[in-house]
Amino acid sequence: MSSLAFPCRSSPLTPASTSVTPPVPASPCINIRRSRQAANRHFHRLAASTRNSPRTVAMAATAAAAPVISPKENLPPILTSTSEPPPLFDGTTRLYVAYHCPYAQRAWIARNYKGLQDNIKIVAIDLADRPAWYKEKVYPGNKVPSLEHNNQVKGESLDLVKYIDSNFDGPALLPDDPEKKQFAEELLVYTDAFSKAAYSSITSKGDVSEETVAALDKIEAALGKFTDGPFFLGQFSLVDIAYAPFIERFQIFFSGIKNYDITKGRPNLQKFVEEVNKIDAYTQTKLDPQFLLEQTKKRLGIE
Ligand SMILES: N[C@@H](CCC(=O)N[C@@H](CS)C(=O)NCC(=O)O)C(=O)O
Repeated sequence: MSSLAFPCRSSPLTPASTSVTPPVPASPCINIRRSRQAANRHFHRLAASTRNSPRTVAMAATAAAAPVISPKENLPPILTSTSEPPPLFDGTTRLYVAYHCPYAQRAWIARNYKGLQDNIKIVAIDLADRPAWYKEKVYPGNKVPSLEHNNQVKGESLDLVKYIDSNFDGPALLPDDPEKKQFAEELLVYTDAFSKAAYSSITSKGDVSEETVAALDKIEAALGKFTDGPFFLGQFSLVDIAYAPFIERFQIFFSGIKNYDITKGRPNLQKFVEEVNKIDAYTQTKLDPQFLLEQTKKRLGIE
């Protein structure tokens, strides 16, 4: 499926001998630079605070239109190089993620939206201190996300979203309309080019580039194609799942780093952001925007 536009790199926590520290940070994935204990602490604080916040309750109430409204999950701790593997290939279906990874977030949203919280167990990996067994025994590609299902492990986020849609119960993530299906394929093919075009302005000095503006305008136009709803295909679909984690990050980064509001003058994008944030399956996968911004600024050397 999609080629990698911006591979996540090893973090500086990786031992020096194996560490690849890019001269220019080149990924929307955030490498958690703090100690793993700190990262774990951060995530659990975040999970606990969102679990109990009035905002979560309000969100659940406004998300009544979404087919699946799941209660906030108790998310598992992040596994590191010293953690034992789960009992692999015991019949349990497992989605391996890193909580901060936008690619993993796609598969995680799909799993939540289809109401598969009891069928697909989340396993969180510390990419900066990755357990050796993950590459050796689970996924030779050594990236997240991957899905352990029926004694096989598959990877690639867009493939996984489709796989989860086709192989599990729950609301369909693609409409039947052939025109919409065709448009979905075009938009899925464009995801990597979109993030590359948008991300190039984050990593470079100066104004937001014409290339970035054109990419955002293309998204704005795409969101206007079908008028039976605020999403790419009108109603919520796997295309929204593919883009939401990246639009989320670009909104945060452009605002916090370039003082540029990606939704200004783009009413369709503005509406998309508003509406996707009413979908519990998505909001449950979001991290604290401030945390994402801080990590990215550090990575870019911006104080
Ligand atoms: N094309 C892959 C990209 C996945 C990816 O790059 N994941 C990053 C984390 S955001 C990763 O696992 N990086 C680890 C590495 O590159 O070693 C997908 O769509 O699933």
